[in-house]
Order: sequence, then C-alpha cells, then structure tokens
Amino acid sequence: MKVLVTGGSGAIGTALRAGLPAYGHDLVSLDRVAPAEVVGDEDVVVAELGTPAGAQALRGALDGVEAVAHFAGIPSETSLPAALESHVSATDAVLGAAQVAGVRRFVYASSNHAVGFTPRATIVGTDARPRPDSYYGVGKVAAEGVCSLYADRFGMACVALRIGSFLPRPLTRRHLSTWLSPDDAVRLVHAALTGSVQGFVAVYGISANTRAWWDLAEARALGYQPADDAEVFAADILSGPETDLDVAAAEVVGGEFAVRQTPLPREETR
Ligand code: 15L
Repeated sequence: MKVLVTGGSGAIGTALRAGLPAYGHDLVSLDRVAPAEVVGDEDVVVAELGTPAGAQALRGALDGVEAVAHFAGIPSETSLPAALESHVSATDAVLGAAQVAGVRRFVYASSNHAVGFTPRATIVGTDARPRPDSYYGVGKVAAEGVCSLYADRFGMACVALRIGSFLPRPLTRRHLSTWLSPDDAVRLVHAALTGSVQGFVAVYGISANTRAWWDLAEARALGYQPADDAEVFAADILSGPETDLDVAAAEVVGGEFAVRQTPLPREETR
C-alpha cells in the first residue's frame, strides 16, 4: 500500500519509515525538516503544513497514495492557539486534502492525554469520556472529532491511536504501564492501515505491558499483536527510589501532564 507519513522526521515517524516497508508499504514522508537519512526508495517531501506552499506540496505528496498516517504535530504541552493549529487545523487540512485525493484510510496519532485525567483504578477502555489533562490533550480530543467528522461525512475509515509513551525503552514507573516500543508502534500502525474498520475508531497504543492501564481490545481487533512488554525493565526501574512525582503520576493515566500544578501556558499577547 502506498502510504503518506506526515511527521516523517519525528521520533515515531522515523520508526515507521524504518519499519513499515517490511510490511509491504511504499512510503512518502512529509515533514517540515528533512529526515536525517532517506530509507530505501521512499519519497521525501519537505514542507510546512499550514502554509500555501505546504498545501501545494501536500496535494503533490498525495498522488497515488491509498492511506495517510498523520503523525505531524507538536508532541508536548503548548498554548491553546498553538495546540489548535498544530493538532486540529493541521489534521483538518491533511484530512481535507486526502479526501479530495480519494484516500479512504486515515491513521491519526492521538494520545493518552485525550483522557489523561481519567483515574486509573481500573483498566481504561475507549468508552472513557474525553478528559484532557493539558491543552495538548484538548487538541487531541478535538482532532479525534475532526477524524470522526470525516468518517461520518465522507465514509473514510479513520483510526485514532491514543499512544502511550513511545520510547526506545521505559524510563519511569509510569512507563511500565504506558510504554509503546518502536517495533510495536510499527505493528500498531500496520494494523491500523490494514485492519477492518467501519467509520471512526479510537484505540490505545501501548505494548503488551503486564501493568497496562489501557484496554487493547480494539487495537487487537484490528490485528495488532504487540510483542514487547515493559516488564522486562521492571526490576531495573523499581530498584530506584519512588519519587513524589511517581506517586502523584500514578493517580491518573496522564501522569505528569495531569499532576502538574503550574498555570496553563498562555501566549504573551493573550
Ligand atoms: C504523549 O502523547 C506525548 O507526545 C509524549 O511527550 C509523552 O508525554 C507521552 O504522551 C506520555 O504520556 O508518556
């Protein structure tokens, strides 16, 4: 399948470009910065979404593309206007161009922070109500809404991946529950690109962690078979002292984003 990966030079995008070709996908990478290295015979487009030149480059990059994996976006907390631009308007722009180009499958990099203030007393399912823990999470909730709109209005198959902690290896106690390994990220996106989907579906994106906080049922229904488990690193991580942040971050699924007591970030002009 020919797949456009936006955010192709980012952390997850780089892992996808390295791993998805082995599943038979031909890739076009689009990012505001050039990738450190071109992989195989992928096409690379350097363009800034949200600009007229970026819109034109996006239309060109979509030529012949069957599915989009939209991973571009600010990966951390930011002001509300920046979050709305980066997650909501940019996702709408990519979805709009993809729909016009005849793309029928759209995979979106959402985040656990869309439900970050959910207490983690039980395994959290995708029926959890939106409970963002940050403006970043607000942007992800709204961007999932845009995906749902395109699914219902245009019949596109849209999969929102509520990704946990994408890292080479888990580093904290929370990560023992929230880790998504690079290899499992590739497995997850391949499943989201190829699994049976009607309309819009949200799934959690973590490895097969023994201490998982999120239900992987919907992801497994797409064909996702995670192979990694953060538990391999548990003895090492748990040998260190448990900090106040560890304790507070274990209350709700968004962890550090949710326990932060600092004011929400504002742009200076507001
Ligand atoms: C995310 O969605 C963020 O992009 C990343 O910076 C981490 O905060 C991660 O979630 C996490 O929850 O660990």
